Amino acid sequence: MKLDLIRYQLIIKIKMEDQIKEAKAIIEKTSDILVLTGAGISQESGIPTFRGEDGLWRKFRAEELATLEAFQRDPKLVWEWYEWRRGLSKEAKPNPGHYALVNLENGKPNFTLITQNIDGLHQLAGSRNIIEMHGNLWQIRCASCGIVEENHDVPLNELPPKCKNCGVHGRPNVVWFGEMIPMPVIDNILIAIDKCQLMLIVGTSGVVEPAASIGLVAKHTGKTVIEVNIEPTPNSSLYDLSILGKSGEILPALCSTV
Ligand code: BV8
Ligand code: ZN
Repeated sequence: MKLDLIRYQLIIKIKMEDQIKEAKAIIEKTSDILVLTGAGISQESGIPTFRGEDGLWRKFRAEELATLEAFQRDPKLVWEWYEWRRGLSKEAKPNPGHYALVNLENGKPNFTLITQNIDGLHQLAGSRNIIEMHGNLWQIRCASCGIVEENHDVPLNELPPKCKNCGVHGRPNVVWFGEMIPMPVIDNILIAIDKCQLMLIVGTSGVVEPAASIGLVAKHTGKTVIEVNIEPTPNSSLYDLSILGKSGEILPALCSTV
């Protein structure tokens, strides 16, 4: 039994090394690259993912709190959740996966990073051409006059925070479930898919739409798509390569000699 396990682990390791070699060769000869990241890339920075076993806050799941209805019903509870996440993100540092993407961006003439994450770690690592498709944890949008304020206070001096302009309470400047992704963001995503030759999809469960369809649109329009995740996702079999491993280990191996 033990021997079988060792043999199985060896086969997986050899498969992963072959996949990394194949993916590196593709990356090296490609000039236009698009990357999509999800919560998994921040997991090694200590930020819990949404759907992993550490994805609960008190007894709530993200889908129960990240909605306009939850906010209207209990703005203070929703803000306490975001306050908790702001605290985690403030402590978090970018990990080798974030820095590998900065290295990739520095080595390629055309590079776009779409992130579903709102933690700001890609910016902190030095990524430049970023599309934050679900917003940003460090911005507060006024529910009335709509102004957006950059605010990194942890803790916030009051919950919910008040708009400096009109005094109405603000909301996190993020896209909640049931809310549309702003059209200019969708336009930029479609342009980035059209322009790229290769797409990397890193650390996302491929559950939330429309983010989950970005890789499928890329595949459908003839792009090469490589996934990096610690486990298979619903779309893994549709991609050209699905490399099983931690992004903090795989991405530096893929992007080292760019
Ligand atoms: C919309 C911001 C129009 C807030 C978030 C079909 C079409 C369109 C919409 C829908 C549709 N079907 C259903 C919908 C509605 C909904 C939806 O998708 N629901 C899901 C639950 C089924 N979508 C919407 O409402 C979107 N709006 O489309 O408007 C509309 C409106 C109403 C009805 C119809 C249409 C808006 C969605 C945006 C929601 N906001 N975040 C906040 O953060 O507080 S979503 C949130 O979860 C994240 O931003 C992220 O995008 C998303 C998914 O999370 P992941 O990043 O994938 O993280 P997860 O934990 O799931 O997975 C982590 C992965 O990492 C795992 O695979 C794990 O294996 C891996 N991993 C872990 N560690 C590592 C690792 N990988 C590598 N290395 C590691 N170390
Ligand atoms: Zn206001």
